[in-house]
Amino acid sequence: MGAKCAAATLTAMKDVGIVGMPYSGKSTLFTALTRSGAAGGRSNQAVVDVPDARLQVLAGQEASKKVVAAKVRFVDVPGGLTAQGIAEFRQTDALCMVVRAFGPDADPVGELVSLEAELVLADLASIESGLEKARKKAKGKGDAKAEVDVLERAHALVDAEKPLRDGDFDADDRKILRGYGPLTLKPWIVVVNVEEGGDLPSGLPEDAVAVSAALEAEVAGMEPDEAAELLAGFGVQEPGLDRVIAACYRALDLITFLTTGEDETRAWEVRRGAKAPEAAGAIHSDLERGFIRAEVVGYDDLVAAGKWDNAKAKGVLRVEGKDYVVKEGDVLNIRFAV
Ligand SMILES: Nc1nc2c(ncn2[C@@H]2O[C@H](COP(=O)(O)OP(=O)(O)OP(=O)(O)O)[C@@H](O)[C@H]2O)c(=O)[nH]1
Ligand SMILES: [Mg+2]
Repeated sequence: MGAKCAAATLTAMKDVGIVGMPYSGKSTLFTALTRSGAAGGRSNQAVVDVPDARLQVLAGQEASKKVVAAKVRFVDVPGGLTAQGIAEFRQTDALCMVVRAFGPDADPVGELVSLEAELVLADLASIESGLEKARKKAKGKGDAKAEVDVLERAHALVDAEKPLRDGDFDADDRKILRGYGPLTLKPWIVVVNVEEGGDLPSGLPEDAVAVSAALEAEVAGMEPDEAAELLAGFGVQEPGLDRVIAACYRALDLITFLTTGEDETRAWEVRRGAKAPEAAGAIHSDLERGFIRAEVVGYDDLVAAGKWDNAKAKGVLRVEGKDYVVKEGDVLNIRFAV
């Protein structure tokens, strides 16, 4: 009995839309991502592994036959913020904004400002039409009034050319707003597409990630040694792609918990703040329904113990119940009965 016995199901993978002006290098970045991962069902989707050095360590300790990383899906749409692009981006969970910092006429700061302005305009349009409908519906009805209230506050923001993320919306407000696919409420990361070996230009957010998409696309299909050599030639220490994927994962506010055993060592993503049964449900719905308890050990403690059975023998495994909030790096074994 335990996580190891359950057949793994596909978890609800998160989508990241690649947003940018024409020729900023979105498709080049996407190509790099595709080469590093598997195609994601449709030609403009790439499912990529979230890099996680802990997986190999645990797999080594438990002599796992298989290693499975957490995954994120990227979506590329041609030609900038077209109507089709906006419609697709509304469905995503986060936005990866690509700005061009290569070429003689590069203006990455200006490009980011314009992009955000376009996203705000798109939100203004959808919230305006939503507000009109909600006002009609609200005549004499209490519950629709809440919707009007939230939409009015949202409208005031985007009308003043501010992104919705600047607003003060609680969980209920956000639930209402999400019905309108608001682009400026989504978490985002900024990727600055620099000249090979270039640094992050000034004036951009501190947590922006500088990569050369062209260089990344070139090295993504290579053997690690070869790739490292080519990157080193440009003074690049680590593949930028890993930093892009990791930044998107962080922006999505996901945490990773791990399972490990002889069959496989695996990283799973779950919402920050999720309790043990919800985490169990990310593995398989049976594990959530039949959840009894979870055996938990932090990654560092497990590595210090050397092996799951040692951790158990040394008493560093904890037994946690339904109310336990899962932490980043927890290694779990779910006890369940169906
Ligand atoms: N020097 C250099 N050129 C790049 C880099 N990234 C992309 N390019 C070039 O810029 C051009 C546009 O790149 P794409 O990736 O097609 O741009 P895009 O954002 O997908 O463009 P649209 O789909 O038309 O919106 C291509 O000729 C690329 O080869 C880079 O990092 N350095
Ligand atoms: Mg393109």
